Amino acid sequence: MNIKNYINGIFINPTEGNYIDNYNPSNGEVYSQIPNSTKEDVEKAYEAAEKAFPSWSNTALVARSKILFKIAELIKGKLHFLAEAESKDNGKPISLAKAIDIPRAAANFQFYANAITQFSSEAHESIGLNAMNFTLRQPIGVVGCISPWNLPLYLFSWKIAPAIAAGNCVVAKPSEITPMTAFLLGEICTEAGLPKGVLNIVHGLGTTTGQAIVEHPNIKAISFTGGTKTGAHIARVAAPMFKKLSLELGGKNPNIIFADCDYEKMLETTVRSSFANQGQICLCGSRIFVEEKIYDKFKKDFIKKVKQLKVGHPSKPNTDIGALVSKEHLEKIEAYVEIAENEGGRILCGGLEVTIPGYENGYYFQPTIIEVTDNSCRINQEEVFGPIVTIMPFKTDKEALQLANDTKYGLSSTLWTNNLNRTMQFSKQLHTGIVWVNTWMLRDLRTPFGGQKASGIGREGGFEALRFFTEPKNICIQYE
Ligand code: TXE
Repeated sequence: MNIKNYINGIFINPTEGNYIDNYNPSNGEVYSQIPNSTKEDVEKAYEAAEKAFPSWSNTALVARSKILFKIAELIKGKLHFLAEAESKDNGKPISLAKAIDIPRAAANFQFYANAITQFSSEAHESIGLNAMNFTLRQPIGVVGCISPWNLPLYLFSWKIAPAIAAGNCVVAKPSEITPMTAFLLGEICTEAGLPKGVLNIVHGLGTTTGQAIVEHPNIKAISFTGGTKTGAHIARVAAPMFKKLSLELGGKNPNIIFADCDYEKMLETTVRSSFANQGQICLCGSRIFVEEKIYDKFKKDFIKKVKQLKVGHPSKPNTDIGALVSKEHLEKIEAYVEIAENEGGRILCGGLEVTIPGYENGYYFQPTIIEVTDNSCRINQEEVFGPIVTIMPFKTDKEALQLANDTKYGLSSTLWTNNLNRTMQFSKQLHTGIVWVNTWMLRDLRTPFGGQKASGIGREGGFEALRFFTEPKNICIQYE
């Protein structure tokens, strides 16, 4: 099946007619082809978006909102179909796609359908100067949205929904590794009555198609989620053009466990925060620090639970861990196990590729726990983004905080304790954009989402995304 670009409301082939293979991670087979779009295709998408902008940006909020609600409704109606497509394209368990990915994609559109009707701006009366200021928050124009492969439709829609809700027109590119649900979204948008050109989806490689979006002189803002290295490159390209940038990048998130926590809840959640989506979530807690008092008990219980996780074909209902997204990614994970071992890490469980009968060429890997003694080792400093976590003991609060912050990343952290003072001290002193206390990945879409340090700049979510996708303009009127 050939995926096509969605430009100006219709599906079209790439100008030069070149395609890239799209693999099914569960069996390693090519099952579709995607356009290898060029600069010309991005230009076509831009022109369609630019043409649609005057009318879309002047469309009444309730009318925009109604279309977004309709998109959400159609996604919900196609839950099974979209979840199957996502699972096949990405390798994630179908149960996860059904429970998280697709419902969240619908929720993104639903949330911004509501939010845009509540979004308002400020007024400042300059008393004594006979002047009144008010702020217009105007849509930017044509914006670029570039998303990764780990949560394909979930993150694609997380950018598109606020962008179009705010009145922009979009040139979007999903990851070339997981293009399928973005392709299917085109049809849904047409069915929902989204005017042509408001959303244009161009498929292709990051270094060509993605680069063309970032380099385009009239695409004025870029919202990107992906690797830190790519984010730094995009920032370099975009800076001389003074583009607005939102960068959601990698993480090396600490999971700090104190003896006074609710142990059973912590244990169960830690299995999830370590290995959900094969550990391919930027929010996964990949560095686990455990208070010395309970370290041995935790180690024993954690290993036992992790060994029970079932690695299997993504379509099987009892699969906990599906396939990794690509062969290259599997090789990266394997290389990190070797690096960790060479640096003195002790593999407590996992560490090996898994062969699933009937799917021998799929990309499966055991959930892996590595015990380390030094936070400066590469496995604790570099983003692996797979089913590998490390564990390490600590003695004091001070030491735990120092270990947690000792990383170039700053996306999220998880803290397990029932001590209120400790909760407040850590919440204030952790250098991360998000701190979860006694929970993990509990998401309220109104909250600011994003990282500090090498985890990115800017925040998504709630009104933060609407602020990003609008340009504030101050109007100052003096009166007699
Ligand atoms: O991401 P890339 P990759 C991390 C994770 C992973 C590593 C590399 O550690 O192992 O990044 O993954 C597009 N101009 N994360 O290589 O390349 C690309 O086509 C414009 C964390 O898959 O950053 C895709 O659409 N766009 C992350 C998107 O960027 C470019 C999730 C992300 O791809 C481009 C995924 C360019 N020059 C990986 N080069 C998270 N934070 O959740 C690539 N792209």
